[in-house]
Amino acid sequence: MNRDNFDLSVYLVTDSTMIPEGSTFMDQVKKAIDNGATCVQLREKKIETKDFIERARAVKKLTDAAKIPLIINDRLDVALAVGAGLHIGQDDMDAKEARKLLGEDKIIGVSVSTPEETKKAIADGADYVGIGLCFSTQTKVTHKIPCGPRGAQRILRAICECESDLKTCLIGGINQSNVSRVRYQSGIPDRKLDGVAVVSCIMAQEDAAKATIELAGGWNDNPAWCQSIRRLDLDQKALVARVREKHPIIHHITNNVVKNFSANVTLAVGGSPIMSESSPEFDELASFDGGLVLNAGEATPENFSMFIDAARAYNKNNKPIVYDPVGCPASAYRANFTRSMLVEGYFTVIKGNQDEIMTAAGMSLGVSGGCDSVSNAETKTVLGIAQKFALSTRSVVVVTGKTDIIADGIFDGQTDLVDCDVSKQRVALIDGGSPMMGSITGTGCSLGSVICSFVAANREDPFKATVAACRFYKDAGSVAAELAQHKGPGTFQYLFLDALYQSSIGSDLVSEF
Ligand code: 3NM
Ligand code: MG
Repeated sequence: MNRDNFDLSVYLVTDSTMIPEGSTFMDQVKKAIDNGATCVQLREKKIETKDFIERARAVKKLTDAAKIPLIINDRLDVALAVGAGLHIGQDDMDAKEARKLLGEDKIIGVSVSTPEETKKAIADGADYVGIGLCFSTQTKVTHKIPCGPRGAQRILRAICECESDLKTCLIGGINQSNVSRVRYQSGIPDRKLDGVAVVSCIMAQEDAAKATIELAGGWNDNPAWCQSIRRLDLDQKALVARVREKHPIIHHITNNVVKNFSANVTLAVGGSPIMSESSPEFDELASFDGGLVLNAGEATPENFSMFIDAARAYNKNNKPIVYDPVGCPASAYRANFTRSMLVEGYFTVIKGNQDEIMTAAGMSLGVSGGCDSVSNAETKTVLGIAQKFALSTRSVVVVTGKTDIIADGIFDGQTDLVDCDVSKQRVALIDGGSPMMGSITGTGCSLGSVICSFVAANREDPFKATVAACRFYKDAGSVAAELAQHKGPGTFQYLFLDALYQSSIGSDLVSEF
């Protein structure tokens, strides 16, 4: 173990103020080291220098025996006294200064939140950066806005730009329940995160040994949703038929305008709709064979935590979520809501119109108002954005429009993007449908229900299932529009439901109306 060769994957940062009753600080640290911690940082904010050094010596005995690094937070004097590495924040001593004083053989880490801070850390001779804040945390008072797992990506890009081998870990609110998602969503094609730094999910746990084993397991194992992913060799007909066979339960959290229509559309394609906005039952609902349509159309400050509870329940139970960032370009509130949702949850599919996807992908469009797509970038440009967004979220991204644009970010169930052949990223363009589909409300939102039904019934291959759903939906739209052409939206609406139903049972809608 030296500056070029240390393991940050399970990085314990200590805190002596949260030790559970019946245990001691040293007990907790020892249990972590004995059960998979690969690096330890001693972080003491309220302790006399003498006690700090004494404690550092005691911990160093354990880390030396386990052949893992000990890093001291902030206090160069303590690091020097015990011969440990040093971790510095943006308000502490410069890494360059620290390097001079600490020498060439000690590990130095720096807390960063921006590419600029990262580039400075590289120039200053740091060995790793701790990237924060991943999720909100009670452990430290901070004004940083959570960046989510994907927040690591721009830091990793900056490191690649510098052609540096700086190591990285994410910190903040990471625990056993989200660690595999952190690994899955943090990497870029050229580089992956080296690990996670955690405080409370080990230090505050009654069983610190079990907590460490579970955290290390979560980091090292494939996320559950990766394990079942494979390419399905089924044609359109078979993908459609599986929905009726499996009859997935599709839980909707959606806006009032489309609830009835979405439920009917779900039934028409062979799924089983349920509407619930009651957090206490989400875990049970998520245990059924099915999926969740999470539609942000009626997001409010009051129901934000309900949305998060739903995302967590479906992520935890490894069931698909189709997230629809309805109208997110319309206001800063909506744009921020979707940004927060992307921090808090993993979505199998993210579906929206061009403006919604561009906004969700972090591109500022200005306020375009309403829920109807207005911007008109070229298909090639939008496809490029969808592909990048899919790689970044590791979701299937659907941009709806005259041509639906679909990009895969899941690949063949690979955990790390560095192990995926991104040149083989699957994409699909689907034409068809009818302008009539835009004449009734709910056709956009209900596509989410159809995608969710298809993905839940064809769980192995979310990309292929999504493409099949979009194809199926557009075809039903054109059949219904053809038959309704001398009538209007009212006729179109019932013909559309009929067309969805008839093609789902494998027959044709005939013009007997
Ligand atoms: N540094 P927990 S967040 C020590 O953002 C620390 O730089 C952070 O604690 C940063 O794992 C944090 O209990 C606390 O959420 C992390
Ligand atoms: Mg500090």
